Amino acid sequence: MDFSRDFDLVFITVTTVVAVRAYEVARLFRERGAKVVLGGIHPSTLPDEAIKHADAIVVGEGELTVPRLLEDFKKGQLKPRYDMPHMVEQWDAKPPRWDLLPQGYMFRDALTATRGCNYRCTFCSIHLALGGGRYGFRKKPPADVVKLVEKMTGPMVMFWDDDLLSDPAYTRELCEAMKPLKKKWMSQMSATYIAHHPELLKTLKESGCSAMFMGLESINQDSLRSVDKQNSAKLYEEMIRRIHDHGIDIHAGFICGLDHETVYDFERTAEWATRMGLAGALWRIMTPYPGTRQFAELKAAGRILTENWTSYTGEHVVYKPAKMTVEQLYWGHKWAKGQFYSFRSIGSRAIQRASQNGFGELLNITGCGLGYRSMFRLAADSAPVNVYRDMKHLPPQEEPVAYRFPYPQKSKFGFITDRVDKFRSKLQPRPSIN
Ligand code: B12
Ligand code: SF4
Repeated sequence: MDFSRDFDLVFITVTTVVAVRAYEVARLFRERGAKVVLGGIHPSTLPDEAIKHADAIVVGEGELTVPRLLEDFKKGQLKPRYDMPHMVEQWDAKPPRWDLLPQGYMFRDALTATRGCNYRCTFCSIHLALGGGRYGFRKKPPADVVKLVEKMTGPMVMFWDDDLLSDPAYTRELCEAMKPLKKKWMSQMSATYIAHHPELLKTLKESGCSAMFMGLESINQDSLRSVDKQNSAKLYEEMIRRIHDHGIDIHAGFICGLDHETVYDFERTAEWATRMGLAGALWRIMTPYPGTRQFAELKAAGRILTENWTSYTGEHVVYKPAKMTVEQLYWGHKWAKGQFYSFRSIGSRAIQRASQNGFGELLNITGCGLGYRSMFRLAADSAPVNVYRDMKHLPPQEEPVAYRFPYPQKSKFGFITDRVDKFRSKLQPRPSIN
């Protein structure tokens, strides 16, 4: 980022994991005389923290608030805090400036057709932070969505909706409207609905849906129940088969370390995900984001280990797990992820899907697997296995800090990524925060 340029007004979106860095960036711009406005999920959750680092903050969705803020700014009367008057019913009236994103940016052609979802998982902050509990489900008329999609130039459209299946009648209409565009698209969708209404799959496929991202979270029903996730682990296998029968890929989200999980769940889940032929999966350590019910409960129980937001990545343990040690969770998660992205698992999933859906899937699943593998920089085949198998392997954790271990071993080609990182950090020296 170029800190040598002068700006009148700087807008920064802040999620929890980047909060510390965002505050640092805000400071650097303010030192150069700019007014800095912070918005997004983190300032909406913790306004009192965020305001210490900015000239103004925006709480909640921005569409209705920003015009007011700009008027005040022009008059030299910027207020410290702007709250949204009510939930936004219309967004992207003007097409977003996708062209400002650099070439090669992942999912450049991205939009949302709907906002909100019908569920209230305890680990999710959206409905509380962005809507103050009033985060209702809203949808854009399909014709308006089509107008936006027509402006996109890439081959794949990404719908970043919280759950594109919250109103199935709407999803059907949207699919019909998308069909003539002949674009491939993917979105986040809830497993619950598809499990009970598989007939929608044909419509989704015909409209160009090539993949779904689903937060399966766990294959342990007690764990799902403990976070108010409405999914049924029992239905997962049947549902996944049906989705694959229609030639649609599944990218799943798994949360490691939910309160009912033990060290044995890592292996069970990694084996299951391989057997199911998933195209990809995000493996995250449970992270209680501020503003969630989960955070409040763990905090009350004295189980939060750190409130250094930089550790809230999903790759670190920031709370005391219930049925394993911090180390077991940390390494068990790495191990499960490593297993799923091992060449063996990628190969097995690719062959399995090719036998179901044809040769194209061999290339598709292998490509996805290798892509994720390099993204996560996995030394997949060499992560330590015994750490979770032998529960007595490590002493119980007592030190109240987040764990940040380096990977134990690097792959043979690790030196290349190290050099690239070193070179990059030379180009962009990061000023320290104090
Ligand atoms: C898309 C997305 C991603 C994409 C981002 C893609 C991209 N290149 O943009 C990817 C997959 C990379 C991603 C990664 C992660 N994500 Co994410 N992601 C989302 C998702 C689904 C949609 C965000 C979005 O673009 N919404 C559409 C825009 C228009 O809405 P918005 O960002 O909220 O902005 C509105 C307001 O907040 C406000 N606003 C926002 N910024 C600003 C700034 C100013 C100045 C103003 C005035 C207003 C304003 O106005 C906007 C319009 O109303 C949200 C869920 C959600 N519904 O928010 C999760 C979400 C943001 N992600 C989340 C998480 C946890 C992550 C990861 C940490 C996951 C992980 N473990 O790796 C990483 C961290 C990434 C990071 N650096 O922050 C959490 C964040 C929780 C938190 N407290 O921080 C969310 C809320 C999901 C959840 N269920 O809790 N994510
Ligand atoms: S289904 Fe997804 S978006 Fe909805 S509450 Fe649960 S995690 Fe949040």
